[in-house]
Amino acid sequence: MEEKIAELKAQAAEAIAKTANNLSDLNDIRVRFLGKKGEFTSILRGMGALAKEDRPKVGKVINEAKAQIEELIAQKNEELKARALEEKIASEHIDVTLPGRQQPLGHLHPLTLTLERIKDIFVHMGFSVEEGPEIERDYFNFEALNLPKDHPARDMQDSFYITDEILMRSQTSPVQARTMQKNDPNTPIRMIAPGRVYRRDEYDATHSPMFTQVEGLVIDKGISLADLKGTLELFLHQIFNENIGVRFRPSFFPFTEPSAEVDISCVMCHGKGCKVCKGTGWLEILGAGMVHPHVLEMSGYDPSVVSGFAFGMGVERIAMLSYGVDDLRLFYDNDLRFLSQF
Ligand code: 2U9
Repeated sequence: MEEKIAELKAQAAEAIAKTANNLSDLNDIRVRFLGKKGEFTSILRGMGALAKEDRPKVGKVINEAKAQIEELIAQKNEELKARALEEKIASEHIDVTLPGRQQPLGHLHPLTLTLERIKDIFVHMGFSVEEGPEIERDYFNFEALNLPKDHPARDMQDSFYITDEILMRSQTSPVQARTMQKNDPNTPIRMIAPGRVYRRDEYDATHSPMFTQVEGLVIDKGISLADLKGTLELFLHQIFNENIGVRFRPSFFPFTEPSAEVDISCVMCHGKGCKVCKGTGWLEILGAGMVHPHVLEMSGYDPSVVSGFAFGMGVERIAMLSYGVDDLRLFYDNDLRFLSQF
C-alpha cells in the first residue's frame, strides 16, 4: 500500500514537472490524482481491506502525499501564471516610438466654401439666413410670387411635380414668401435664403436639374433701387475683388418690377473679351429687381408704405468663376482628385 502511494506521488510529481505546460494541463493533473474520482480517492476507498490498526498510519501517509502534491501544484500554478503574464506582456508590447497612423482629414466641399463666403458677406451687412423645405407647395413656389397659372415654369415639362399641388421647389423664393407671411409687416426684412433647387433640365457642363441658389430680400420703408445697386455692388466687390466692373441691364421677372440682370467684368480676361465671356467682356452673375407691389400685397405688406428689393444667384456659377472650374458636373462627381484641390 505504502509503495503504491509513493509510486503515485512520484507519478504526480513527474506529471506536474514535465507535462503541465499550462494552467489547463495542470488542472487535468489535479483532477487525475486528487479529484473525486482520482487516484488517491480510490486508494482511500481501498483502505477498508486493511487491518484496522494499520488504517490511521496509512491514512496519514496518504494525506501527507496529497498535501505534498497540492503544494507542488500550487507552486507550478504560480510559475505558470507568472509565465502567462510575461508572455502576455511580451505579446502586447507597444513600441511608443512608432509613428502614429495618419487619419486622412477631409475639408469642406468647394460649393459649401463658396456658400459660406456668400453668407458671411451678407451676415456682415445685417442679413439673416433663412431656410425652408425643398418639397414645396405650388402656392409658395409660384402663386405668392406672381407667377401666373400659364407661366412656362409652372409647366409639368419644366418643374418636378409630386402631386398637382406639391413640387420640388424651382427656386428658393418660397422661403422669402414664407418669411414675409410669418413676419409682422411693420418689421423690416433683411434676409438671404440659400439652398438646393430643382428644374427639369439637361445635365451638361453648364446645366443641372439640381443646383444651389442664394436669393435675398430686403423690405423696409424707403428702400430704393439705389439700395439694391449699392448692396449688390458691395457684395460683388467682396466675393470677387474691389476692382471688378459691375453693370445693370434691364430685364424681366414676374416677381420684381423693374428688374435687372447684373453683370461683372470678365474674371478671365478683365473685360478684353475671351472664350469664357464669349467676347463680350462681361459675365452675367445675378438677377435682381424691386419687389413687385402685387408680391408685397399677397404676403400682407402695403406697397404704399414699404418697398423692397430682391436678388438671386447660382452658387455653382460663382464657385466656377472664383475657382476657374469649367464643368459644373465636377462639383457633384465626388472625385477626390478634383475635391482635394480646394
Ligand atoms: C420674393 C420676391 C422677389 C428673387 C429674384 C432673381 C431676380 C433671379 C436667378 C438668378 C440665377 C435664379 O440662380 S438663378 O437661376 N434669380 O434672377 N431672383 S429677383 O426675387 C424675389 C424672391 C422672393 C418674395
